[in-house]
Amino acid sequence: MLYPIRNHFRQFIDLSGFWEFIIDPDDSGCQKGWFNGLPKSRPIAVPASWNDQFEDARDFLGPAWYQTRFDRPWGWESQKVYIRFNSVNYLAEVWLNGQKLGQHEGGHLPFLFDLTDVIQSTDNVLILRVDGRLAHDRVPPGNITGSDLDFFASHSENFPQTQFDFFPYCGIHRPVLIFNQPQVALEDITVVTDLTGNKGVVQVSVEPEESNICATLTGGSKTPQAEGIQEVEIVIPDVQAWSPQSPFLYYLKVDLLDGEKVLDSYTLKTGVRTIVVDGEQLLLNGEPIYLRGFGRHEDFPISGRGFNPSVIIKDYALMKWIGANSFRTSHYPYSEQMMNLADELGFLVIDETPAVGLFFNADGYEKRLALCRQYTEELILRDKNHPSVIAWSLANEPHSGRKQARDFFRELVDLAKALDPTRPVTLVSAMGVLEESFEFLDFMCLNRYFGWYQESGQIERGAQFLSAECDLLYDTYKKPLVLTEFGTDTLPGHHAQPPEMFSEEYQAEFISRYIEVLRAKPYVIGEHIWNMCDFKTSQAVTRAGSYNYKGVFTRDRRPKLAAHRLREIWTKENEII
Ligand code: GCB
Repeated sequence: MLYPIRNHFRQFIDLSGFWEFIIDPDDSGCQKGWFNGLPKSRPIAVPASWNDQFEDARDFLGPAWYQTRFDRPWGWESQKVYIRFNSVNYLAEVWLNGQKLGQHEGGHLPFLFDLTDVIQSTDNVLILRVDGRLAHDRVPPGNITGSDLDFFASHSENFPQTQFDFFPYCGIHRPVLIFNQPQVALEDITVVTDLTGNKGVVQVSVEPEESNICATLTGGSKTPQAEGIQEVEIVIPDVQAWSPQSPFLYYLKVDLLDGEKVLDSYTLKTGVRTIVVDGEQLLLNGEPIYLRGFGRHEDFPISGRGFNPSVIIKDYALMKWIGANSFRTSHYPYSEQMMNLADELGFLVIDETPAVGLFFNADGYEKRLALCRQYTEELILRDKNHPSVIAWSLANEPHSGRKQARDFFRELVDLAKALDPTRPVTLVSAMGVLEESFEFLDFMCLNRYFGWYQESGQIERGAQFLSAECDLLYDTYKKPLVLTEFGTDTLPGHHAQPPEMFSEEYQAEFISRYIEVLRAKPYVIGEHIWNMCDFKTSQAVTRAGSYNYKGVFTRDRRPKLAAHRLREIWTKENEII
């Protein structure tokens, strides 16, 4: 899926700014015809979550309505025109000038509608109904009641009642763009890269089928080019491979041709690299890599889960400072801008779908499976061309203790492999859950909290449990393993000697001790701390101030003791990567 760009053939306008907004607590907006125009409403910032912008909306999950107006830019009269929503959480229904364009379920992934026949030259009224309510057959799920509760060990007493541990922020979370395309246009481009010795190979294929294309690669010492129908291969003699130490990006320009005439053109950045699981190792460009980094969240005061460019930059600066080389997009896909910067700054990303807190009982199973298939497709379509993406994660902490889970993931893994045969596929398993799908996944991801939720207060005992369980899993499945979460809630400024739970010392000791255990195991290919920063979650007795305090940075990005400890460990060892 191509991100809108500006060039000789294409333009876009960004509708970010202040829109009109109204909450609809009795869900009567449709009946009252609000899709034709909102009644008295108030201004709201877009993009941003609505929850922290108003006194009466914090725990309100929808439905709510948005409205904005725009004119068609000049020069688009004979062009195709689309609207692209980069992320709306959770269910969006969209109208333009009173006509329904369609709907999209699921946050964090882009969707678009064709406006060509609906757009007017002036005074277009765009209206959205956004519904973020939690339900057992939505993904991620929430508001679980009755017998469904048997499937869960935790998160049944929190408010709002989610089956996941982050605040269920709602709204238009990322920019909304209107863009044009020529009548005959490049609809999609797929780039696959390979390396042999110092030769790089870039395979480029496009949609629509049968297109005549010319692809040109610039950025290196030469400017190789290839012409063909729908699919071409470019060979780079002295390739500069992409890696965290040297995140070199080429510009790939694809022209759509009709004889000599160029009908459309699209330029994207691409890095040439390979990624494979080999025995107990993960190889980037044929060399073993070890992941150091974090599980994270898109989360900041007031803007909530809304796109916040300065926070993105700050987070990358802190990850560089601390010596991280990777992260996981826990527990949903991050913004496309975040992914572009990962390419540019050389971060390795485990890219996760929004499938967190899944369960597998019959009621709602088909709908959840259909949604997970949709998310997997949308994610791979969106992120397939990023060199930074080294693996797809299909879920976080599914309640896999049922035999249906295995069939569910078998289907998703097959789908992911069919869409992208080049990247490893994984999922992230919870403590106390037997994840049989590890059998057909490429590597194992585990979240473990021995010494926190269990063996509380006993770091050494926790470390022993961790060690034993990792060995057991490796002996069973013989696959490499990333510890994708480990950490402790830590109140900034709270100290204890000897270390005690919730103190900065406890967090620093816990993390150091876990890292020692992991480093002694040759099959462990990475350590991701939970979490990079403190973040907002639902209210619960285990979540003081409704925060998860496991950040090594505070929510406003100040380091705790553990951040300094990690920096000592992680910046000493650049030889590993
Ligand atoms: C987990 C979850 C994560 C939670 C974390 C915790 O295993 O994957 O979403 O925030 O534990 O802090 O309990």
